[in-house]
Amino acid sequence: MRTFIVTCLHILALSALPLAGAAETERKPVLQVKGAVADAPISFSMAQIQDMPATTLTTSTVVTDGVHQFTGVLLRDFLAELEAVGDTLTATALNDYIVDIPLSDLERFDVIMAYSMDEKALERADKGPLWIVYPRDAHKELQDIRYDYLWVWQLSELEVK
Ligand SMILES: Nc1nc2c(c(=O)[nH]1)N[C@H]1C(S)=C(S)[C@@H](COP(=O)(O)O)O[C@H]1N2
Ligand SMILES: [Mo]
Repeated sequence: MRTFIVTCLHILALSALPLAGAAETERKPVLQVKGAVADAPISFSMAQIQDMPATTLTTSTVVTDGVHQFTGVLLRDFLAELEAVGDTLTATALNDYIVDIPLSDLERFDVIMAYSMDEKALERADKGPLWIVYPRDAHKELQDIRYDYLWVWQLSELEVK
């Protein structure tokens, strides 16, 4: 009987592992927000970001073939929620890529911080876990190198200035 119970507990523990692993990943901090926002610095987990109202955007990109459907949060709404004030959003990536995005871009265009492409989570090895996506196909002026380099992939930090 004792062996039986121990075996059962073992099976339970083993079967719970993959789930616990996934949930833990969702709760790990993935994004730091600094600068001119209320309560800075704030860190967000993927679970927190995915709990926010989602926006879907369909566009081509310069680094993928064809048109893709991206899901994420509207950067304009995300920053408004954090009471951001300033002119510039400095975005930093895991590979230390760093670029300034004018906050006016976010007012003029529905730019999103995407966490999935074609309903699949963006992987770290492929532009994830967060990718700044502009509505490129909807606006002729966004089809330009000056905007392409603002599509920060592997986004890890935002600073409002
Ligand atoms: N994290 C990260 N995002 C980035 C870059 C980068 O090096 N790292 N390069 C930028 C530039 S210069 C361009 S043109 C586009 C496409 O870059 P890629 O062709 O190197 O993917 O992504 C932008 N986002
Ligand atoms: Mo580029």
